Amino acid sequence: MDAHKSKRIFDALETFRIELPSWGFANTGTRFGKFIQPAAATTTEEKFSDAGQVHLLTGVCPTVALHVLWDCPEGVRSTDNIKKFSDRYGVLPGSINPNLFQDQEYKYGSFGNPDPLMRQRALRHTKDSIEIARRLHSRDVSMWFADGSNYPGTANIRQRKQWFTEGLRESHQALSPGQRLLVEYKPFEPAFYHTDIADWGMSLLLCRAAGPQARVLVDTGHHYAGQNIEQIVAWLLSEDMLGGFHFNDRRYADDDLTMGSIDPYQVFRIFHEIRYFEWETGKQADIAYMVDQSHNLKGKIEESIQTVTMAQQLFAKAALVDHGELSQAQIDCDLVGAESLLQDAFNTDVRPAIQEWRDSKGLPRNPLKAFLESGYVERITKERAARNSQSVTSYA
Ligand code: RM4
Ligand code: MN
Ligand code: MN
Repeated sequence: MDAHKSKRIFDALETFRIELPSWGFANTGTRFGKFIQPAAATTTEEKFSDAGQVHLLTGVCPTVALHVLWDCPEGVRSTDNIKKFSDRYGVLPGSINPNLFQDQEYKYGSFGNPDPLMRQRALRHTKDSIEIARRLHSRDVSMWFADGSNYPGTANIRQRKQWFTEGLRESHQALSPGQRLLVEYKPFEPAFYHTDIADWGMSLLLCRAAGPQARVLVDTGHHYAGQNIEQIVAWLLSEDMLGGFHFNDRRYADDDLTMGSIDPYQVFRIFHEIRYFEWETGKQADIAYMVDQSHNLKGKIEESIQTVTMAQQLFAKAALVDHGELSQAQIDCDLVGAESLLQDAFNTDVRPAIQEWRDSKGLPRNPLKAFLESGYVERITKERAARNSQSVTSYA
């Protein structure tokens, strides 16, 4: 690879950071049950420890996303412990995710619940989450709602839209100046007839109504098959409304598989739209790159490292597209020329350049290999196996 290309990759990697989810280190499963792993993290401290390992070896995951119900069981009071874990394991708390879907109270919804007491409860939890974020110096509060209905006629869709507007507006009022409210959309599941925030347009309208610090969160698994996600990304960028991503891959629905494992070209196309926007505007897009995956069967830390490595590769490939040439080819309607610029970039082996970047940072050239040789899995398997064997093995 010529020096010019290596430099482009080096510069791109310098700016690229990606946030791992605490729940990616815990036992997870499907709605049919969970298979417990002896090395899985069952405490928040263990999740920090595991995330710390990934950051130590990759150097690009300085923050870990937290789910309030799972990681802050004592609410705002949990922040002291979180700060301790953060210091101990060398990763900072990242986005704060209120949990508005698991408690029995949310059976008929949270912000869209017909019972005003339940809506208030959801708002209180959101405000607590914003306070947790403030104490932890986290910028983003990520909202995902399971709200929706299963059968036609059972919910007043317009009324619920109004309740969501009010709930998000009030939440927004609780934000501190630098904080952001990210609003995630999802077309179905757990609701199978209608979801209150089903797509990016609904999310965008709600963000606009909520206030200037609200942005749309794109979870790559939350689209119908065949939807053009990079077009959504391009539109949100041009509206200055793209707040961040939850990366994962999928074959059928919200499968939460390893990023790029099924369709790496999809992620490349997303990164390409972002890089093209940055080239045109001359500024770095303010986007939170986050992962939202469920590592059901593969080793959780191994899968996290795989994810980060894949993300870096796809980002580096996207950095190889020559935007000047591309924009000229588009103006000239040189279709094959334009398309080839993307394909050539995607087909370039960027691994040697990434290894050089790692060398320059004193990081292992092959983080996965370094992890497997470190003895960490053996140690945590011994420490955690007994506790994990007592875990609940089914959701039922
Ligand atoms: C949802 C959505 C949210 C995540 C939950 C666990 O499908 O992706 O972001 O917090 O799953
Ligand atoms: Mn998500
Ligand atoms: Mn999801």
